[in-house]
Amino acid sequence: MSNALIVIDVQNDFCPGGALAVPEGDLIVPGINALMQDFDAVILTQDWHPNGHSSFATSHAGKAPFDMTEMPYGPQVLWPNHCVQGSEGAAFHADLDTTRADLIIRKGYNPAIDSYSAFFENDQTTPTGLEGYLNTRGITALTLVGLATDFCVAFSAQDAARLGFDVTVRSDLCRAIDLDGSLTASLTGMKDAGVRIL
Ligand code: VGL
Ligand code: ZN
Repeated sequence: MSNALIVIDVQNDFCPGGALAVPEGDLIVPGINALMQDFDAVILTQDWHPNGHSSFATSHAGKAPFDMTEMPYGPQVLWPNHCVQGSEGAAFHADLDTTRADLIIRKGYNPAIDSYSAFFENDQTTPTGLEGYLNTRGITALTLVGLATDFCVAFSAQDAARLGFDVTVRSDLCRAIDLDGSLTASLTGMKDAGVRIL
């Protein structure tokens, strides 16, 4: 059995000073770097949106960041413009050790569908390919860290558990956005899905 560390979206826009800054998002970087040596594989994810992405409030007349909208696939939070492909905001935090990464998986590139999870887009059916990669490498246990606890980490962890992986979230190496109780809801959702939270 082999295990992978999945580092979710440790990008400039999710760190203090970024477009969708997560409080203390930068503080987890040294701990994540130190953890990498304990795993057979290290995988980084990168939120990677085209200009004018449908998850941006600026793409919806009369909407402001953090408003809700209804997409064909269900309710969707509208975000400030963030992690635009090729921008400095989409780059990994400068101190994140990217040399150790076996795979960098990008998500959110489909203009019409957001993608919080590293496994499926927000329609919950379009795969990113990560499941196949892990399966073909014989990886069965996953530890997740990164940003943000209540969105991309939680969606990824729940999908992974549903797909049958043994999933641990190191909550000390995650930080949350916490919109309207989303942190508490995400912790409950992860526990119900069988995710181990440390
Ligand atoms: C994320 C909101 C929008 C995340 C990504 O990485 O948690 N949150 N895009
Ligand atoms: Zn995004």
